[in-house]
Amino acid sequence: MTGRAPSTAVTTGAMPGRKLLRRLLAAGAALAFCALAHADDRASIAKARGAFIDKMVVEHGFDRAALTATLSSAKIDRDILEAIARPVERVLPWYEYRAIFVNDARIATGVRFWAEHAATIQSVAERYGVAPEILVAIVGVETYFGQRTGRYRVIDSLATLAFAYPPRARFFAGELESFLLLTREEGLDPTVPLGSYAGAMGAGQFIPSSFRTYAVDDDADGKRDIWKDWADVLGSVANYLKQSGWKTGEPVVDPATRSAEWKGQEPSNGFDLRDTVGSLAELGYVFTTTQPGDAPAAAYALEKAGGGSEFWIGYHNFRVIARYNRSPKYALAAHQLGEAVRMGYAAATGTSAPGAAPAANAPASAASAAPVAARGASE
Ligand SMILES: [Ca+2]
Repeated sequence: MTGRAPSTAVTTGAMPGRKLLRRLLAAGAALAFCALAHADDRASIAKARGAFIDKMVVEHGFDRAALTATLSSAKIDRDILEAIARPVERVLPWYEYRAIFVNDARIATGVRFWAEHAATIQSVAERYGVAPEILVAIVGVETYFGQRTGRYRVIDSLATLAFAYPPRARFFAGELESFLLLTREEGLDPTVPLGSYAGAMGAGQFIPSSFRTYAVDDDADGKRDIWKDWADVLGSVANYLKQSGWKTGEPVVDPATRSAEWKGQEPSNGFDLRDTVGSLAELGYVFTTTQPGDAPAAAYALEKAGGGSEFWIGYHNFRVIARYNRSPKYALAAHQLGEAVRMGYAAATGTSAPGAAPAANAPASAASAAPVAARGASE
């Protein structure tokens, strides 16, 4: 959920004190304008809601009266409009972003989480062929291991954004449609589920369309419960990554340096992976990998505290993680949190690297994990 919207901020200048009448007139005009705007809002919200109900009745056979009652009870929430229209949260440099997600407290919570759900994590990871540490990391980054899954009623968030937020009304009307379909399919009361202000639900923060497509009933109890049922939560995240193309046993990312002869352009930090391991080495990136020379790869430059950049080489699985959130900072934070938690869990249980990648890839995992742990410990 990384939508951007134009800032709605209004600048106000200092007002001279002498033109009292003009101020009063202006204030009156502003009030009248507000009242008009509100009436206008209400009319356009009612119109959008009416059109949406028509569609749900015609296309999906919803009962008009019942759906009208449900959607009339949905609150158009100004907090939600402010949250989504606010200029996106300050774009943090990598070293600040990383400190939020890869720190001692979150790593320790992750180690406890892994210990508590070890059997489920292992079972899901094996069946889907996805690295266990990345499953743990995704729920760790998204919701602090299920502790922060959102406080808004999903029906309120999605009705607000579908009917009262024109810039992304189309997208959110689609999510509201998916939400109503999935609550019908799952036998849920649509006025109950909670989520983020943008309608992302459960420990893995699935928006409704992702829920319908990727969520699984992993413990086969007849319900896809992505809030509290950890088999379903982890199975759903694993299924999402698998369907997004996760390649079992392949590395995610490796640290790199640049040689003095480095002569390329600065990395775009995108995900098209136009380069390969070989072409990046030719450009002057120095790194160790288990990937063959023709493997698709991209270089990433991310801000270091105190200036300069650290460099990383991301592979196919790095891009797969970014399907969750299209940002190299997100994918790298998830990878590093996962590695740190995996090593912490191994140390705590006296086992060696639980669920580690197959032997062929072990050196790469160890190589990329070591500096992470060192940095994590120093913070
Ligand atoms: Ca279930």
